[in-house]
Amino acid sequence: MTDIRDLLHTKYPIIQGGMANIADHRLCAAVSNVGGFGLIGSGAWDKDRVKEEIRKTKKLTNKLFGVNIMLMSPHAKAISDLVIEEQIPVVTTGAGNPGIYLQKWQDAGIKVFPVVPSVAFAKRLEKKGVDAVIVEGTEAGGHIGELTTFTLVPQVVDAVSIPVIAAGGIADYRGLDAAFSLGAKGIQIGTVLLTATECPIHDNYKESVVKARDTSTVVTGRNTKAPVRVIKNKMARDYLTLLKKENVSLEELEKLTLGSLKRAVFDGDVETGSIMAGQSAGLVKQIEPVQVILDNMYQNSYVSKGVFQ
Ligand code: TUI
Repeated sequence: MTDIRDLLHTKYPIIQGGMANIADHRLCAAVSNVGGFGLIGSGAWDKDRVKEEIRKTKKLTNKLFGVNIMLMSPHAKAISDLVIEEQIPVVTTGAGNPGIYLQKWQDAGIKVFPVVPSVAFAKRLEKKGVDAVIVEGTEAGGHIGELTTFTLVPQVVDAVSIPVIAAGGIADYRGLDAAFSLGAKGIQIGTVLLTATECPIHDNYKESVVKARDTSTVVTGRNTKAPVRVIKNKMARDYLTLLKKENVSLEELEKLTLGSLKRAVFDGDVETGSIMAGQSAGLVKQIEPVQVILDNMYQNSYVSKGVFQ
């Protein structure tokens, strides 16, 4: 096995992050069409909505694509059946343990790539027969774990025999090469695709990513079980200020975050919305087609020269 291109039959060893409310049929098909592996980010969508997205994607590409299941969603179980009905070849999971679904996905011939935030979780899932693990560092956007990509990837590489896909903080050819140097056999990218021409988010959201600097992201929700990395704005500042107050209730904090991702994605409200993005936002400088983003990332890398065979 050289890398995940063998598993996915893609031109590039690059998969797309399953960004909730963002990774719809347009982004997913665009990524698969240019030689990456696109995924529909099912987020909190219900089964019918995800089915519609799958059908629309099939009209836009004859390449393979997958579905990401956000395991905290109340619709996760229904979508776990849908991917079988729709003969989706690859499922990635996030924000939880996919254990209860693994047997039926494996019986249906679906390849499973769970996001893991630790070595122990990666080893547990390898024993249960998953095909690869996505090792996501805390540099990533959205819901995150504690450890960095740079430290966690090689530790998981040492601990498991299945391919490791590195995620979190990768936005150009240098990140791709760094991931392969650490022993990864593929990468997952999210933030750098937010500004893709084909990414269906509001222009204000894209502009916030383009304007972001190294220090522009912060983490909300560290007090809950769901820390979330976002670009600093009024919502994030208000949240973190409120946290410093004594006896602040979860309800008060949730008032700020409820529906906030949709406000940023669809309404372009970059003041009170959650602009989820990773620390690599500081590396993202322009809006350009998915084809250009993936070509630049791959063609300039040592990976493309066969250095990591
Ligand atoms: O899931 C993501 N990123 C996400 S999901 C999302 S939607 C959301 N919005 C607000 C609050 C919460 C979610 C936005 N971004 N990335 C994959 C990921 N998975 N990151 C961390 C994990 C993870 C964490 C703990 C996976 C497994 C885990 O533990 C499982 C266990 O049972 O021990």
